Amino acid sequence: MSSVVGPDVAQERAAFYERIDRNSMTPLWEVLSSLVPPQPRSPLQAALWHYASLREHVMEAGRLITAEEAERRVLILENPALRGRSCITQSLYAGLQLIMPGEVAPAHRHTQSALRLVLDGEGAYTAVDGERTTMRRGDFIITPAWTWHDHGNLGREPVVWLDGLDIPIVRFLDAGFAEKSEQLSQGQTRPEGDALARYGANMVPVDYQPKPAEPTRVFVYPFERTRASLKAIAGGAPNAHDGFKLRYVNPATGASPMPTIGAFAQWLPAGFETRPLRSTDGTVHVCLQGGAEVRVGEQVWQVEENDVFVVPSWHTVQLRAQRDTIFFSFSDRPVQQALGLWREERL
Ligand code: 1HN
Repeated sequence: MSSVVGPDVAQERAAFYERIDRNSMTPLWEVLSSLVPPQPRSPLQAALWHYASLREHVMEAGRLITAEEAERRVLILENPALRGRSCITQSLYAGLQLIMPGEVAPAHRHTQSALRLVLDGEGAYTAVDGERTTMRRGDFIITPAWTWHDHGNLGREPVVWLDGLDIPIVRFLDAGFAEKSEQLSQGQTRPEGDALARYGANMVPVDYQPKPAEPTRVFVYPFERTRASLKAIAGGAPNAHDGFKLRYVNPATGASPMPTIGAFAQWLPAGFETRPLRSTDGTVHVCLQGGAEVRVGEQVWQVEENDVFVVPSWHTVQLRAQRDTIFFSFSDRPVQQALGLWREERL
């Protein structure tokens, strides 16, 4: 077989690459194996944030800027390997939000979907499309794409929660829109508990026909209910890889509450150790109760209440509960499943 290039192949190739570079072209064969890796090689780092220092920093932000001035007083949790990109995984954003007594975070809406996981303090509310819900620790609250939302604190304590948004997904698709309301806080068009009564009690309004990708009308999943379910099933035998793990759903369809973000709650009895597991959805975890030793790849962490950690795609995770422990977690799993991409390996 005769070669198309001369004896000094490397030099000729380099010169060729330079020539085509001027025309914004580049050879596939130099990058093929990294474009199509044999298995995911996430550039992300596994990372842990202890709540004690998160709280200290967010309280300091509370002295420097008001919620109204900031629009949202949030400290972003950036993946250490992707600083400056406002993301915790390739597809998800996470941040810690603080609202002080008497403050409001003004009403707006955007095409990005959001979840809140309440961590600390009492007396705040979130309003979603005209209905308020009181935020209690461990509550999982969603503001689906393009729903009006604002927050307020009617109590006497600072209130802190974790925000999770699909910002990187919407950015990737160049599909971001946002709008500020003329009202600081939305008028209440329905009493508190209305959505949960209509859509969250194993019934739906008689004429309700949800479309497949429509987010759930239930926008709060009270921790009290989640914990009661976990406790009730924890009498049986735990799954070797999951302990007792449930996923949050749109009760009308069984799909995830929002099309881009899946969320989960997991109970591990004291002393239980999960078998190693890896999956393609990089996942953010929050310890809501108890404490555990967490292994991600070669790293070992001690995780306590309200600590946040991220497990990148295809990194092996193993959890050893030292007390009865509850983890909340969220990821882009519904996106990967809709595209036929999601995989897991139970070792
Ligand atoms: C947002 O609307 C909230 O409503 C929190 O609390 C964080 C980050 C980026 C864009 C919008 C909220 C956000 C956000």
